[in-house]
Amino acid sequence: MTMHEFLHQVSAKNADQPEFIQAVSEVVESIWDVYDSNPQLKKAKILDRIVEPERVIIFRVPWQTDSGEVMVNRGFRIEFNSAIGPYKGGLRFHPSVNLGILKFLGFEQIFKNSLTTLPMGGGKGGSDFNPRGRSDEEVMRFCHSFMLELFRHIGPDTDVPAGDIGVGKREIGFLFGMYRKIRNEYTGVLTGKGLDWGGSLIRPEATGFGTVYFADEMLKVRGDSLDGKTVCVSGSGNVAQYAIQKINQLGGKVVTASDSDGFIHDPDGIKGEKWEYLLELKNIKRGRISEYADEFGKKYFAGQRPWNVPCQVALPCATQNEINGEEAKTLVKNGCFCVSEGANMPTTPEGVEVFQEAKICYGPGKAANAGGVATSGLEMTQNSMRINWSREEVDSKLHNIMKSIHAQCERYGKDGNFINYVKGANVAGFLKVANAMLDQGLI
Ligand code: NDP
Ligand code: 2IT
Repeated sequence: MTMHEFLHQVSAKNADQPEFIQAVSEVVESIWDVYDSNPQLKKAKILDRIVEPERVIIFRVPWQTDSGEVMVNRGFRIEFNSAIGPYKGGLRFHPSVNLGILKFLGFEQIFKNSLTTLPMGGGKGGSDFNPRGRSDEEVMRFCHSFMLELFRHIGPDTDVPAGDIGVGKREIGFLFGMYRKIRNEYTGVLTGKGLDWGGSLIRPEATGFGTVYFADEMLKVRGDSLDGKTVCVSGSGNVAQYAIQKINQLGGKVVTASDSDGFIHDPDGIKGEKWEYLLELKNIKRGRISEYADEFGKKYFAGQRPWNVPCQVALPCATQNEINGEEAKTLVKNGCFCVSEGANMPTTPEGVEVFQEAKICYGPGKAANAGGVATSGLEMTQNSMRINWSREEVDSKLHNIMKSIHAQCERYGKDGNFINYVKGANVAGFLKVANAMLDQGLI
């Protein structure tokens, strides 16, 4: 079978799942040469097996609003691949959530988790529940109802969910509380827990910090650094917040942040009390990014993304397909030479092509944002050992993991002076899982 025949088959079988087809195409295009030249992998039909989730769970989530109205949402957990460890990956609560989006995220997670060097399989889940505008009590009732079904499918050695879009410490708390009550056990079944009840230091910061550590590694290869660089960030949630903090610590200046309604431009940099305001605005007040512009007298661009603001470094930290081909061209034209993806698959295939052709440093999400799940892995270890590592210990392990991911990308993606991080990440992530599947026979 040729690569095109294989991809055609995947597309035909999953015709209603464009994001999943996009994610599979990118991986398969990168690894095809390696796969095609390995008779063992082909005979075992590893690719046919790896694109099929081991298990998909879809369930009803009924709950009540504060006024007593009955609501029904759909819950999902995709247990995609457990060849190298228990299923591991976040939960996303967002109205756009559907099977195809969670399958793309679960598929990406397989290779990302493999790159972390830790023993974690790939999974993802979530719901089309929209937390926006809901009271804490409504969110609690939803989370409790969600866990009343999910609990029977997960466990610290089976499947360990965490946060993603719309799921942070508050939601993990409600989910954990219900799991603990029903199971009558206190285990590391979820990561991203509060620091007082089993969470790991640095987990909140980990994805954003890791994305910036990865950018720093890519720049180092070119003898450059983040010091003095102008940086565009999208999003203003968990990943964006700590990416901004780490850029500030390394001497860069972040001039944009966004949410789904628009972006703000702060030419002086989102730092100091302005950064603290952003965290309070988004995490406690749960307000809109436009309020930052009002508060500090900055420009707000409703309904737009930040990619036409000139920068040297871009960190997309909001959602999938948020940089298209035209926006990628604009970034490159304006002098951007480093893109490190905090979000999952934020660049469209056309955008990726623009970055690759321009030979800029382009770190795809499964490498650049793996620090979040890696630190979740460190949280699992601490929970199992019933110990807590210090901030410095966890941060230094995270930093080393990001360096190791960079080294794996370099090993499999080096092409003369250029490092193709897409190829490097996909081949390195794939080979470990594929070899584990071979070793374990036809499962
Ligand atoms: P949050 O919910 O904390 O923040 C999400 C941010 O992105 C918000 O600013 C949100 O704006 C914006 N956003 C969400 N959906 C859209 C959309 N459809 N269009 C435009 N903007 C949107 O999520 P995280 O920061 O945790 O996640 C951000 C990205 O990082 C996601 O792609 C996630 O998969 C990825 N990621 C997260 C990890 C983690 O540890 N949390 C780990 C690895 C990757 P609004 O408030 O208006 O919705
Ligand atoms: O996309 C991701 O890697 C996450 N949302 C984090 C998953 C995790 O298990 O920490």
